[in-house]
Amino acid sequence: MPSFSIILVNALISICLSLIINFFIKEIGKWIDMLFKKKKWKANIAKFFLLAIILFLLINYSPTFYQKLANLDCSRYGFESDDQIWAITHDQLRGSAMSSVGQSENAFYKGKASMNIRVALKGDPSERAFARDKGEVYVDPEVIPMKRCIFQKRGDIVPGKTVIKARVYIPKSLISDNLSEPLHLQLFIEDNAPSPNRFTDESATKKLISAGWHLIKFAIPENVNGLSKIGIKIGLNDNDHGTYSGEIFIDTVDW
Ligand SMILES: [Ca+2]
Repeated sequence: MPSFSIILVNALISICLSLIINFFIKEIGKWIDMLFKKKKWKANIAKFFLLAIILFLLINYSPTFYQKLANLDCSRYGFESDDQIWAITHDQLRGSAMSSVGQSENAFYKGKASMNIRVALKGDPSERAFARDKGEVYVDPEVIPMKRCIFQKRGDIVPGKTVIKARVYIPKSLISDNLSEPLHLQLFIEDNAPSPNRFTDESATKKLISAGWHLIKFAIPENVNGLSKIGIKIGLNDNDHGTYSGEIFIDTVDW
């Protein structure tokens, strides 16, 4: 449920837009009446099309402006009220370097909150098979999140066309001292096959050489048939045997 402040801001913006449109139609309407003089039906048709064009422009081109005005996060996964059913992948042998997925207002890319995850990475060459050298978190995109904004677009995932984007905040404690062997961040998907295939590539992988918000994105390949997972992974370089811990924040996962 959107908060009272969001509902209030939405209501105020709607009233202001209505007043502006009303004024605009009234003033342009006078000019249309003059143009068509005695042919009132033509003037009415012209006013109708004018209103339709204004509404079309508002619905299709104002979301960015509207979101900024109301400080909204209209992403599918904006984590404004909860963790939106994201979960950690637990490897039976290695466990996970991630723990405690939650929702936090301590950091956000848009809106007022994001998803926070504790990360404790450990690279240990002596017991490599048990080292917690990576962690990943995922969501089932079949579970459609609640719509939070009036103008929120809800396009389907189209293989060969859709690009999934996400922002991830990385603290300084997860940046390696050896920048030639940095940690990496990766966006991946899995398809709907009985034994799901994982898809990702170099362009969806980011080497972490600086702290702050990072953009990661992945273009869905044409040969993908349905999605069972969208996930984000953080891991050590194979040659890195250090330990790193900190809290990461994920926000605005969208396409
Ligand atoms: Ca957010």
